[in-house]
Amino acid sequence: MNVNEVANQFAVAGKLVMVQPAGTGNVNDTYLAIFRTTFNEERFILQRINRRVFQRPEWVMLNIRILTEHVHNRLEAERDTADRIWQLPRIIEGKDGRDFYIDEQGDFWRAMTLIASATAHETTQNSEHALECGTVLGHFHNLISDLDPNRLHDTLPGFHITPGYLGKYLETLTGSNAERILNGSLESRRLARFIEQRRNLAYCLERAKEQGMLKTRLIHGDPKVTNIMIDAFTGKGTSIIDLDTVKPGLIHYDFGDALRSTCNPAGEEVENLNDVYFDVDLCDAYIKGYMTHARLFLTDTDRAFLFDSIRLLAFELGLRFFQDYLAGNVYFKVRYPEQNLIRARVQFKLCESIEARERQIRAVLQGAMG
Ligand code: GN1
Ligand code: MG
Repeated sequence: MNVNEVANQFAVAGKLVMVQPAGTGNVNDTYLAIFRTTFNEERFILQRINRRVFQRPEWVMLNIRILTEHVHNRLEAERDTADRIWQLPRIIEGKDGRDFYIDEQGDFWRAMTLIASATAHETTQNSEHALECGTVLGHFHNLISDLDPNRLHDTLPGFHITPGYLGKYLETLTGSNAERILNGSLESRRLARFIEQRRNLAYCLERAKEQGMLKTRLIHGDPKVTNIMIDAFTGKGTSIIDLDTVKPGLIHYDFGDALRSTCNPAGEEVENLNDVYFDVDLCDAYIKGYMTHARLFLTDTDRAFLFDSIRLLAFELGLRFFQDYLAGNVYFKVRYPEQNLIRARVQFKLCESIEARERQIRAVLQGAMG
């Protein structure tokens, strides 16, 4: 079944005009679908959920259903006092009334409304942009802070549990593919050494969780800069998208992931490592935006682990990319074999830059908390 036929399975008025690939996701396949009636046009996002990554796609959709109903209710209730129209995509049902469509291959497809007249930039444009990204995540965390995490499934067991990624990496190292790559590549050996030197880092958040210092809450899971929609007319943040990984976790995963992404102006795919650094001014702006909403729910202990989370999430993503490279690129989509190696180098360079700027970053955090 081709993607046009799939688009026709959803409850949208009019006739299909076009389906085209959209977005730059590393996991799912994303398309933009356009339908027209005699008097208007409807555009929506059509996605094939990656079943290798999400073993239970129906749980992903159930989570999104619960989440979006909760958030839409709150947005309705707060509409008159809000400083803008906040948005969140909603599910477009299939013609059979279900939240997804399963094709002959057993692949899961879903349709979500498009946040129109808004842009998800590939990289951070300036401090105002960073501030808006922080505002959107803080607002989102606030919106989900009263949704019981137990109502949502764990759709991706082990997601952001760094010790688990480390274990998987160490296991991959013993395989023949990894051995062959490491023997033949100086750069890969350098990255392996980088990880080796930072093994203890992997435990910082999970240990705090075990000791009861950090609590499991609902998280977005993937608040990178590309998942923040900026209103084309006002320049303000309007929505966070990509709701696949909304599930129970530590909000530090979100915070760290957002900052490792937003404060790296070069983006995730650059070859020249000289371009990669952690921009403290962008960090300052992001945290200012985040704190306008996060003041309401961040505890003192939460605050104590914010720096660690930034450093950890850069390290973790590098580790995930590198492990996947050594395993033969089975998790993240690649256009060429070295792509996960390129991605890993960027995150490790970023991690080094975060380490080098630790004092400044802590000062920024301190300033924003005071
Ligand atoms: C993946 O598919 P995408 O681009 O939304 C990954 C995130 C990474 C991100 C890095 C489910 O997200 O964890 O941070 O790539 N998502 C999953 O770009 O593994
Ligand atoms: Mg994602």
